[in-house]
Amino acid sequence: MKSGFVAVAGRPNVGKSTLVNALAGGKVAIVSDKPHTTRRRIFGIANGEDHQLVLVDLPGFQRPMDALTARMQRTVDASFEDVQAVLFVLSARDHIGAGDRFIAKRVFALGVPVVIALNKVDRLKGGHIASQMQTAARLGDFHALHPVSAVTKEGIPALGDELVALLPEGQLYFPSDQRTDLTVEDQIAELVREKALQLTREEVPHSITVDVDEVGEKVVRAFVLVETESQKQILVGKKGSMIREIGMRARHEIELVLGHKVFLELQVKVKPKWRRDDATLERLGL
Ligand SMILES: Nc1nc2c(ncn2[C@@H]2O[C@H](COP(=O)(O)OP(=O)(O)O)[C@@H](O)[C@H]2O)c(=O)[nH]1
Ligand SMILES: [Mg+2]
Repeated sequence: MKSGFVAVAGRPNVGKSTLVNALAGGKVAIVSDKPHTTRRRIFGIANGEDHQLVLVDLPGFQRPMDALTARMQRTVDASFEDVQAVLFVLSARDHIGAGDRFIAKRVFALGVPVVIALNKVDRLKGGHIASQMQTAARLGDFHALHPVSAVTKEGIPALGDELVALLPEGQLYFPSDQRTDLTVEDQIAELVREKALQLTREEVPHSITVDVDEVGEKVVRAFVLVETESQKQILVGKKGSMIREIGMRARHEIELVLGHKVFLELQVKVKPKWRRDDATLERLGL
């Protein structure tokens, strides 16, 4: 059987996590329209009868600003060692420019095959897609270039086959029914964070983290941590309306992960400067 690891690289917001979910055939990585949604390395595992393709979804490359982003960047650097190929994701909807070239410089220097996915081609005109493909092709000496849509799944099976073909003969790295390496607690924390990100704006999303306290048969209890009192007020909302909405949206998906119904208890807490606190980051697995 063919098995191995493929790192997923690309600018923030080009659709890396959505693509990993599409290739893995289910939700493993959370998605939002806010940059830097992905904070930690996540394996999205695409299992087939004759293959196990492990996609390594990563936070975007960035200049470290605090302890959190410094850790994120170290994770990114380390993750590019020991992969069989790189899936370099671009957005067909956006200008392909300096940000993409910055990443291209790093991925084409790794010495492994680079497969380019030109994502978000849904609803774009053929001529526009063709000219974006030409621009993409100039980024470096790529192995293959696939126009795809992670949302409509257009081109996804062909992209998956292309990546599997690059894997060596090997053994299973994970049980063949597993789609991610995240623990249940971490999956729950990510789902709550995703809903909170989707419902907030400006600086609030980056100040949110989720700490799962208890996963019981009937009750799941988690803390939503923010950095200031005013962020807390936003997340709680008028008479608790915001945190209730976050809970409602997250509960449904948490039940899919757990396989049974639960009562989700969320509490918003202020934890000043958690992003700068190494002990907190360590405990949260970031
Ligand atoms: N139209 C369209 N939007 C997409 C596609 N893939 C991702 N997106 C959207 O792009 C945004 C960023 O996606 P995400 O996967 O979080 O990007 P990442 O930061 O690269 O991981 C989200 O709003 C997605 O819904 C696609 O194929 N087509
Ligand atoms: Mg992401």
